[in-house]
Amino acid sequence: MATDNLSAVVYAKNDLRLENRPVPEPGPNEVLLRMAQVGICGSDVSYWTKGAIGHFVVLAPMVLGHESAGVVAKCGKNVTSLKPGDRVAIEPGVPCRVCEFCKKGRYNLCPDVFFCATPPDDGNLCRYYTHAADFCLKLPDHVSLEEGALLEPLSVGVHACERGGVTLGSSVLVCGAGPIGLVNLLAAKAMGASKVCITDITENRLRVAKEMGADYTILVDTNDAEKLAQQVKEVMGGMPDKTIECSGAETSVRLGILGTKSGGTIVLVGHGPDEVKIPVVNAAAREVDIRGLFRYANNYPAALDMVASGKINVKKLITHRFKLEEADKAFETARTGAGGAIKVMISCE
Ligand code: 572
Ligand code: ZN
Repeated sequence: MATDNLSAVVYAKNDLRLENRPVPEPGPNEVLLRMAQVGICGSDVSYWTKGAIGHFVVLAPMVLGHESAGVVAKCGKNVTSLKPGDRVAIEPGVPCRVCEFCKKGRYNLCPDVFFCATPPDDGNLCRYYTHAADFCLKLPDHVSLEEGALLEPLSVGVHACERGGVTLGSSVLVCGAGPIGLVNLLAAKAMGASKVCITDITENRLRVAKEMGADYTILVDTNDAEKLAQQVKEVMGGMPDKTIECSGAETSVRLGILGTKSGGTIVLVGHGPDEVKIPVVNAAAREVDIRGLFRYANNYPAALDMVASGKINVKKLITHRFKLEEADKAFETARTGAGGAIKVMISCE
């Protein structure tokens, strides 16, 4: 067994280091994983560049990474579901299992969740990492470890579309064509949406969205949400039934309310300012439901099936690949979006 465990550790704002840590031992219900692929998420970049997201502050060194897949190296003594050599996607949030939310199956709302790379919990952008065996999903042979890592953001899209009630024939507006907007586009199409329109403030992202199956795109060049809602209606040939808001921008949240058909739903996926001005009476009087979203729960299996069956191609999200030793270059690429970066993937093998 190797003794080196090179790990990408954020110490504080703008202080990312590669350091060697001990190889951990799996607990009785855990597996030791040889990490394979880890995608960089916007939150990893924020912990690096800002040292915090909201109230979650990097107060002690923390290993980054939560979009990941690896290979089982060793099983804890109670583990029967996996064996050494199994390739798995890692669901990064392990809840307490006993609180009222866990018992209802809404374990994403558990207040005592361990979540990779959310302070103070270490992530898995490293060579070796231990994780609860029942939050590791075995991958079929034909699903790659890169695809396994991408089940994490894809699960956000699947959960958002479920929260929005996206179903056969839905017309859907997705606001924001970053990685999370794009996984929502993929999930919405796979879940039966007949038309998806996607918005963004950059042409390049809209071009990618179009290549990934968007039926319509709108370049946002104004803060006038009413004007944008009118534009959406014209482009889509009617107001969308559902809006999945992935930018967090005030204009976009306002667009999502004003632009959604009466009786429809807007799901708030993106996080922007803590408080925004919204046309609440418009939403109330037209029965436009405003729904929140927090990560995902029970969505990994469906996300995997969609990828394994070929209904969703997540590989198109990956624009850049780096080795763990090149973590600084990988993070810089993710931060700047240089070269049209969408999903930057790091190989830890
Ligand atoms: O892939 C899951 C994920 N969730 C994010 C961000 C990035 N990736 N969320 C937004 C930030 N919140 S949080 O509650 N927090 C920092 C823990 O503000 C979590 C969900
Ligand atoms: Zn993430």
